[in-house]
Parts: sequence; structure tokens; C-alpha cells
Amino acid sequence: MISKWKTYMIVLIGFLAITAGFYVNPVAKLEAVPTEEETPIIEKINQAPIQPIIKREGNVVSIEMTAQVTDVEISEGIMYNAWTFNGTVPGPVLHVKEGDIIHFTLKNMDPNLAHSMDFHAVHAAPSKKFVDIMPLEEGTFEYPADNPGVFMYHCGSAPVLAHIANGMYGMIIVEPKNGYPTDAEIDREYTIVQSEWYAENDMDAFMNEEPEYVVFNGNDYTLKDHPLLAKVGDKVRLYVNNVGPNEVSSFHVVGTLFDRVYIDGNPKNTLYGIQTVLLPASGGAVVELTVAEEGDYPIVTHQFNHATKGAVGILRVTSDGLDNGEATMGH
Ligand SMILES: [Cu+2]
Repeated sequence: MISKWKTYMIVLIGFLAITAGFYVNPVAKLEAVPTEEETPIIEKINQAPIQPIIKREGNVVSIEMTAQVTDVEISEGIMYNAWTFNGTVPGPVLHVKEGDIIHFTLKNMDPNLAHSMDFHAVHAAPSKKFVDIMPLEEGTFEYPADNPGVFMYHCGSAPVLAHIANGMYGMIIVEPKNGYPTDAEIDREYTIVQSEWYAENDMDAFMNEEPEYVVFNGNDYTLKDHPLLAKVGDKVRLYVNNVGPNEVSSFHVVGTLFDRVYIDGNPKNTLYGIQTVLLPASGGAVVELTVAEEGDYPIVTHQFNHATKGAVGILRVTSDGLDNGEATMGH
């Protein structure tokens, strides 16, 4: 009898314990979920642009740049919390000479993500010299600039698509050792970087959607509001680079054609009398044109869906080469 009662008691205690568990556990689980107050809020950072530091000693060019997160205006009143080099998109235009040694330091000011630097101008093992720099750390690398031209640089940290689409790119010009054969004829020169903007930091948009903006030099208005200037008869050189990340550029200047094009900026790759230059994603070129008459010459990608999304600039030609303040021609 007693042993039977013992058994009942054990079963009863066990049942109570299990039942209690059902009531206690959900509460314990609820307590593990942070309340609204406890949920960490990741604040968007906006770091003031820092100038790159560039010094030359003989043929060694020391370049110090920062990876940083900075708000940039991509269209009038439209801000983008961009991942940048030195707080601008595109990053600073770098100039070196063929035969230089680039001694490069990247300071990563971004407290949240690793960044890196991939120069298309150099020969280097990416696994050694384009490696991730961890948040708030810095890294220094050295490589020769042994190829002349106009090249893209960009952050190569994974996922590369996000780092480029969020703004981490720019242009490096490696001036040919003996210059370009046309150097003496050039009156003015400018740089233009074409790129795309998608929904902010949205990997799905970067992967699957059309760009919201396609722009020259980071936004859709600067090269319209502040035209590039030239004087009647000038020979103008443009260093152009399409950084994508996803689209090609059909680079064209309305009302003129290119006397010469140096594909990727190498004087050995010379083409003559070109109407439109095809720039693959990352591709560059030096284009040279002559402006015969006063007026506004739209600079476009001839893929007009992209031009309509912003990739239009104005080359303004006047009798004295100064801006006469006329309204720009829409395109
Ligand atoms: Cu990056």
C-alpha cells in the first residue's frame, strides 16, 4: 500500500512540476526578449570628409586615404548615407606617373565594417595587398604604377557589390612616362566618373533592380549647374571612367566627336574620329575633342534611359572661355 502511495506521490509531484514548467518557461522566455528600451539602436554615422594626404619623394608617392561613412547629396535634396573614400563620392582623383611606386595607407574610420582598396592601376596579389582593414585600424601597402592610363579604384571587401554601390570608388590617373602625343595641343582638361545609385544600402536593389540615378561625378546636378568651360577652338581632354557597379556607359558629347580616344588612357590604344566610347563597368578612357562654335554641348551616356536618370553634364563653350551664365540646354 505504502509503496503504491509513494508511486502516486511521485507521479503527482512530477505532474505538478511539468505543469509549473509550462507556466514558468514562457515567462522566462519573454524576459529574454529585450524590451523596446533595451533594443540597441544603430545610429547612422556621418563623418566629416578628411582630405587625403599625398606626398612625393623621388618616384615614391605616399598616399593616405580614409574609409569613412558620410552623407552625400545625390540629387537635389536627396541624401545618401554613403560608404566613401575621404567623405566624397567619387573619392578623390589621384594622379601619379608611370614608373612611380605607390606607398598606400588606408585608415578605416568606419567603426562597423572592414574596408579595403583595390587599385586597377597596379599589379599586386589581391590576397596580400587588397586585404580587409578592420574597423578603426589601418594598413599600408606598396605597389608599382607601371601602366599608364585612367583606372578605377574601389573597395574590394565582401560583398564588393555593396561597397561599390554604396559609394567606395574613384579614379586614378597614371600619366604616361613620356606624356600623351597630344599633350601640347590640349587647352583644358576635366575628369568625369559615371556611376549608379540604388535604394540606400539595399542589397536586393543592388542585385536585382534598375538604378534610381545614373550620374556623373556623384550627383545629377553639378555638371548641369556648373558646366565645364571651354573657349571657341579649344581642344578639350576628358578623363572618363565608368565605375558601375552594374551598367556600361556609352560616353558621348553632343555636337562634336572625339578627335582621339586613348582606351583605358593608354597612348598605345589610340582611336580616331569616334562618336561614342563604350566603357565597360570599371573601364576608362581619355577622350579629346575640339569645340568649333559657341554654345552648350551636352555630355551624356547615349543610353538615354541612364541620361534621363541623371547622367548629363554640360560643356559650355564661349568666346572667352568664361561662364556667361546662360540657361543650360536640357537633354
Ligand atoms: Cu568598403
